Amino acid sequence: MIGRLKDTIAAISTPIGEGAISVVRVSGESARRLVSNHFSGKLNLTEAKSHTAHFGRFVDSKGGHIDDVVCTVFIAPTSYTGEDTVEVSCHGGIHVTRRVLECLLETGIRLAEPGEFTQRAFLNGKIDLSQAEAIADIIRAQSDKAHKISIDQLEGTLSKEVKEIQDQLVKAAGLLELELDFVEEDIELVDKTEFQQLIESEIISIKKLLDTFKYGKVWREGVRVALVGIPNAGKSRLMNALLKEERAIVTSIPGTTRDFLEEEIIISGVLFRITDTAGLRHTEDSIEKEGVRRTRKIIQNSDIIVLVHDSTSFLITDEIELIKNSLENLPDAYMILANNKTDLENCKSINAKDAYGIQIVNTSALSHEGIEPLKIALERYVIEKSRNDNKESVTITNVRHYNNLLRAKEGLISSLESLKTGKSEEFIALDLRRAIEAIGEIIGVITTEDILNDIFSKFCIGK
Ligand SMILES: Nc1nc2c(ncn2[C@@H]2O[C@H](COP(=O)(O)OP(=O)(O)OP(=O)(O)O)[C@@H](O)[C@H]2O)c(=O)[nH]1
Ligand SMILES: [Mg+2]
Repeated sequence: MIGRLKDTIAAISTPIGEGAISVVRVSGESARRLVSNHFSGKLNLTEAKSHTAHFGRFVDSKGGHIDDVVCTVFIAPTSYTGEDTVEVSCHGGIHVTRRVLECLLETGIRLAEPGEFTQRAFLNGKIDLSQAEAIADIIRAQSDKAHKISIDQLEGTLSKEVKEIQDQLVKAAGLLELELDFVEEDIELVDKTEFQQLIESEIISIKKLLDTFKYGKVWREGVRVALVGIPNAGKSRLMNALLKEERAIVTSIPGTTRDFLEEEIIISGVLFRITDTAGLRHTEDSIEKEGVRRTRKIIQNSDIIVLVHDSTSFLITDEIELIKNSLENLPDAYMILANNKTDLENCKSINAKDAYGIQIVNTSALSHEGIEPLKIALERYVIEKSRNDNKESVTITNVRHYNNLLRAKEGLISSLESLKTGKSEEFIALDLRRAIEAIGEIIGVITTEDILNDIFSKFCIGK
């Protein structure tokens, strides 16, 4: 790793394609010297000051003119990576940008691996690990809210909170180690009650963070909505009405949808992943049977279940069973009944609110009446979920952070158990140390190369 850090690396940092400009980023000890081999401007880049931009010609090794470029120079440590950096802005054609990169690679610069610029920023102490992950999330953010959470994380709000927990645990561990040193003299140095209270209060802090995960995941990955119901209720048509396009096949033949179909829409800045499913019914058709099996699986993995019902009939046994099963087996699920086809004359109103406590929205996938209220009902789920959110609190959106917090909590709980059952201090200390390690890995104070490689490989090249 250390040897590799000495390399000067380069990559195209802007998306590949036609654009007004493209940026080739070069970072490393020799960045200025190596880029200047191809740059002919008023000033030699090795003499340039930090944070200055220089116009000139970019030339190949034979002096051939490739493009007019602007080189922006950043001198260590005040750059993104913490190293000397030159950003070559050239005209945004694919060919020109590639030629600029090729020339640079010919002079002994190495092509950067995915995330290597950010990895260097981390290794040079410019950012901590959770901030590095936030950068990856910002690039991938699909909605305003997801973006906002990533920005918060980049600013270090998560790091700060995690650091506070870590400090407290290290303090507790310190007390314990002290006691271990004196164990032979049989002196009780630690106030057990104080120690216990300290651990208990940190368990509560960790639990609070863990609780934000389910909701945090919603922001990051979107809210999963399943449109379910018996055949011909109008699920596919409703899906098309929500998307405002003819995406799913709609026919009057029951059993039209055999496999599920997933599409995304954004409502009030939140991403919803809507899945149209195969109608639920007992069937002998093997393809349809498989479709029904998949539908049941989708229901289990959804945040919101929209039961689409044909309002020209009353709820049938299959539908009632579906409602009851969902409410019983999926306590976290949020259910909405879309009483569809209300444009038809013989439509009926349904009283599932009193009977099952689920909300009802009257819709017509044909006339689009009730589609807006359905969207509002979907949105309400997000509002209810975020009710416990307060502005100061941090949201956990990252599975790695979640797992580490979980490990830390388990460590603390078993450490408490050992304390309460009068086990020796070694046991208490061991679990406590496990917890500290798990917490430390979130911001990268204590970390292993495996975790690092895993995180940075998720970046695109050039970042
Ligand atoms: N009048 C009226 N007809 C509708 C409405 N929604 C759907 N339909 C009709 O009902 C029939 C079935 O609609 P689909 O959307 O294919 O129903 P589905 O629930 O996806 O059915 P499967 O895929 O077979 O499970 C079609 O003829 C639609 O045009 C509605 O709101 N009003
Ligand atoms: Mg369908």
